[in-house]
Amino acid sequence: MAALATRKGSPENFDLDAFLKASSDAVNRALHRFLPKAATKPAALHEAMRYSLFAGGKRLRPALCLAAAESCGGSWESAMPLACAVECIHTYSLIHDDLPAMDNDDFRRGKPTNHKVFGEAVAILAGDALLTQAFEIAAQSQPSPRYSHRQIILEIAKAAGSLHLIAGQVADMQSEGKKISVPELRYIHERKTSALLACAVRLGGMSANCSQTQLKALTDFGYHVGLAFQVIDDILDVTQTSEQLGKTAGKDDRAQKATYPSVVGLEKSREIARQLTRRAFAALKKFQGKAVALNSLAKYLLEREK
Ligand code: GRG
Repeated sequence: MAALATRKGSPENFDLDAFLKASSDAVNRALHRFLPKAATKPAALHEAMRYSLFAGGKRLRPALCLAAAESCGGSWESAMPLACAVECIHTYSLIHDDLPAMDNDDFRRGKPTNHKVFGEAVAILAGDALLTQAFEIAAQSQPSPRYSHRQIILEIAKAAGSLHLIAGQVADMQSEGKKISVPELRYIHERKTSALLACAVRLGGMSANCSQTQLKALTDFGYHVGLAFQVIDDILDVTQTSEQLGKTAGKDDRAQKATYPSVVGLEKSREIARQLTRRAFAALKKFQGKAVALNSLAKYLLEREK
């Protein structure tokens, strides 16, 4: 895999579609290499893992990881195992989130959910196996001079663990049907969405041996992009139709989920999304034009209408 040179220039001239296509193709090839073949015993498990992993996800977290590596002068090749590890964790979380005991969803990425195809027990185990696979893949990355395997593994374990991703899921479940405060809602978003997005961005920087200043800027960027992404997701759920979204609209409301529009109203939610977006872009100023891929990705994520 050719290492891409750090891109400079204005986001206006940056071909984001080409970047997303190239990064997604490269991530898919790498995931195919890292994962056991579908026919490997136990085939039901490996088929189920691959079913969700290759169901057509947007590969946003890997793209953010590769773009962050570029912004620090690194290569896709060094960042790729970490980009793939994060995508495995993201996919596991979606499989488990869709289970009858959680959100009980029948469709994900336009396809029947994992448990609908393979049954609940295999879906649970496919999620477990993808979570474990992530650490196996991350352990195969090349550590950079400043960041050891220990730091990389710690980074992923923390983002996916009981203080972040899983904490967010638990708080989200427990908030259903309740009136919660803005700080409580922020707590959920920081954990269920922002932690893994920020982790993807930080890992990209670490693979490129980034400085402490760069890592701080990437953390700030990832945190705010993650929060803005979720507020926008909440807004779109109430403002767009199912056709526009390509998934069931109004689901949060029906499930009595705590969302920004339900807690602070639509107008205030839009203002919060704008503030978070401004903070995300401000964090990139430290890169002095070298974060063009990250900048362009953030624009795409934050201006999306579906
Ligand atoms: C089960 C431990 C555990 C956690 C579940 C992922 C999750 C936490 C819940 C799913 C619901 C949700 C709204 C999560 C927030 C993150 C989010 C917006 C996920 C969807 O990410 P996309 O749009 O999905 O990147 P694709 O399918 O394109 O990868």
